[in-house]
Amino acid sequence: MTYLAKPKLHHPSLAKNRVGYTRRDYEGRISTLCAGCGHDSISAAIIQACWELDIEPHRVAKLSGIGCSSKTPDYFLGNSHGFNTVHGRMPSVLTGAYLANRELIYLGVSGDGDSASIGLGQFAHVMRRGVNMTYLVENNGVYGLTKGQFSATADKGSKSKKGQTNNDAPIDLVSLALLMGATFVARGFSGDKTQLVPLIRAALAHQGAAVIDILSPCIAFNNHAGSTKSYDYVREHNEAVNRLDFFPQRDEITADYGAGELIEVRQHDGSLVRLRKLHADYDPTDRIRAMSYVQEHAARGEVVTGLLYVDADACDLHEQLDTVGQALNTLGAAELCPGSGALEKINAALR
Ligand SMILES: Cc1ncc(C[n+]2csc(CCOP(=O)(O)OP(=O)(O)O)c2C)c(N)n1
Ligand code: SF4
Ligand SMILES: [Mg+2]
Repeated sequence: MTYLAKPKLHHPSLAKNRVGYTRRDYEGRISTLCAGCGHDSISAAIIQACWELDIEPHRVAKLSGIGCSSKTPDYFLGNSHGFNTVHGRMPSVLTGAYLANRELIYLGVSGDGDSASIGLGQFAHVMRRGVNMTYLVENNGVYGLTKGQFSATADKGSKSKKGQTNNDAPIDLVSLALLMGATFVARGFSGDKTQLVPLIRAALAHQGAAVIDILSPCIAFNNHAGSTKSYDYVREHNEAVNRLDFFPQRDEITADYGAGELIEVRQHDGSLVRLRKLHADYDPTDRIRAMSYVQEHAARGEVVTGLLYVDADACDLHEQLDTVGQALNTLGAAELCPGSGALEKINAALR
């Protein structure tokens, strides 16, 4: 954790977005991660996406677990709400916060150790519950913070910096999220911001459980020849299924792609995800196909990136539970304690 604040001076000519903020207003403290760490590129992509979406920083709640990745919320959105939880327990704290206050935009930031090792159970349950959030896994295949042990996403046969071979089967968080019912599933690469920023924007607009598994090389412990999560390996084996454009509801939609190359998915809030198909047979609205597509390509040693699945009609946890439409802290005493008559009615309904 760093306590170095950035200078508050802004150049007067910095561009402002529609809500009057410059890009600098979405930054956080100075990063203490290793220079070149993929996680810092992801922080920059989050800053860019939130600025472009005109999100007011105080409307965002960013939550994380423990790890180099989970430290990063300190380095972006310095004016947002933040909660650094226990290792692997971010999903349950995020779920609780979301149930109490549905009016904030929830951003969960985690690592592969945090989500696929100690936090695997929490990861699975938060996906199947449809919590309205954007869940980013900064996936480097190692426990970076504790000096580079293999995490559960490390590929079988991959080598550690010291030459040890990983003999365990990997957990693919994209496949797991698809299986568990997440309604927006994507994979990105920290070294490809052109793809990553629109993915984060679309995930933030999605009204359900959105997850992006982002390959994010650890230059200290996992960026060598035997690694399958290094910059070189991912660049050589990256198989993008689509190129994405994201339009918030208010933007004018222009058609600049040829017919047959395009899929448009209108999300619940009216925003439009426009996918330029690179692979003619790829349909991001077919969950079963997405599962087999990811596996088929993994068997060939290819890492599939892009928007793999989206359910534009996702129903989130509050809808499923039919909860009150406001944040609990805005309710008055009468609504929070409706009296013995109301309690009697509930009890009678259960008899
Ligand atoms: C309950 C608990 N167990 C173990 C640890 C030690 N620990 C801290 S971070 C970490 C792994 C982090 O790995 P990952 O989530 O992949 O983050 P990275 O540092 O690679 O970004 C571990 C095992 C801890 N802090 N708390
Ligand atoms: S140890 Fe690895 S994950 Fe941690 S800051 Fe350094 S490069 Fe990033
Ligand atoms: Mg890691």
